[in-house]
Amino acid sequence: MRLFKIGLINSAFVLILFNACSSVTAGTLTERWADHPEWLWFDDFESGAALKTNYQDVDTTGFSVVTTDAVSGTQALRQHYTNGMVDAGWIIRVNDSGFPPHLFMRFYHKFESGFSGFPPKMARMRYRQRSGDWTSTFAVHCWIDNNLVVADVKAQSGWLPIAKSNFSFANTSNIDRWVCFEMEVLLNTPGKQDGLYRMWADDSLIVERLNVDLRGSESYLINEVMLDCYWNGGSPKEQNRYFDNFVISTQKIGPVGGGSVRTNPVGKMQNTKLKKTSLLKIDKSLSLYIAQNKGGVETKYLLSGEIIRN
Ligand SMILES: [Ca+2]
Repeated sequence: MRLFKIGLINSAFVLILFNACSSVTAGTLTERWADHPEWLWFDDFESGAALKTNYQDVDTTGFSVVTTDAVSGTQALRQHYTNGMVDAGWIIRVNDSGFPPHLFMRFYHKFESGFSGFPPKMARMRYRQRSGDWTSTFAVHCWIDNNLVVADVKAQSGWLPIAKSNFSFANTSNIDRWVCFEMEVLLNTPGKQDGLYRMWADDSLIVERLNVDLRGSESYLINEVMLDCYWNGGSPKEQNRYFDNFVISTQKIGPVGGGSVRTNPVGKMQNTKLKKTSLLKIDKSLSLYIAQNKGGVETKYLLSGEIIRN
């Protein structure tokens, strides 16, 4: 007999502990590009195509498609670090004519059990000259700084103050599990300070910066959307990280099969009054979605669940 157990719920009141652990069971989630006309790119690393076929700029140093672990199907992208490795692999979707000025990218990422130290580099959306001095005019980086996921952003005017999230890989519950990361970039109107960037972890908003000037008076568009693994200082040992279900889109993407559900920042606790009618759905990953209506404003939440057998 299978039961779905929600921790901490009692009668009318519930203490909601958000730890962003949407239950991703390896290999069980599926999604199709054909169902999403807003997607500009999709890769679940199941096609069997060479990375250099699907990506215009590739360095496969330690980077390969493997069957060791996966969010979807049986395959994912693995970065295998050797002891002391600094220069590691990358894959870039390059669009020489530029992606749309409002762009999203999403990827699932996992540090294997026992992963030690954290490489600063993870993902980027930027404009870069593709020849000559390869200057990057602006770049929005989803990086790791002192264990925290951060948005470290280079604007046309220079580097912006680093935007730190509260999503920490020092929290051991964020290791040895797939985390769904998403980035959003809206380029400013040339000459105006009306751009933005956001980042999500498991569909929880973890970074948001509004009214941003990314490209000054230039009209450059994002031409590179990238996953990368460079490790300043080098890996302290031989170990692995994984990527899967990489999407580029003109609209919010959200987790596989879950749609887009905005939740409170990771780790935040609050007392919330629930009603039975607030249950929205239980998706394939056995995550429970609820809605709370306050003053006519509906807020959606994602709760993690667990399967118990007896
Ligand atoms: Ca896969």
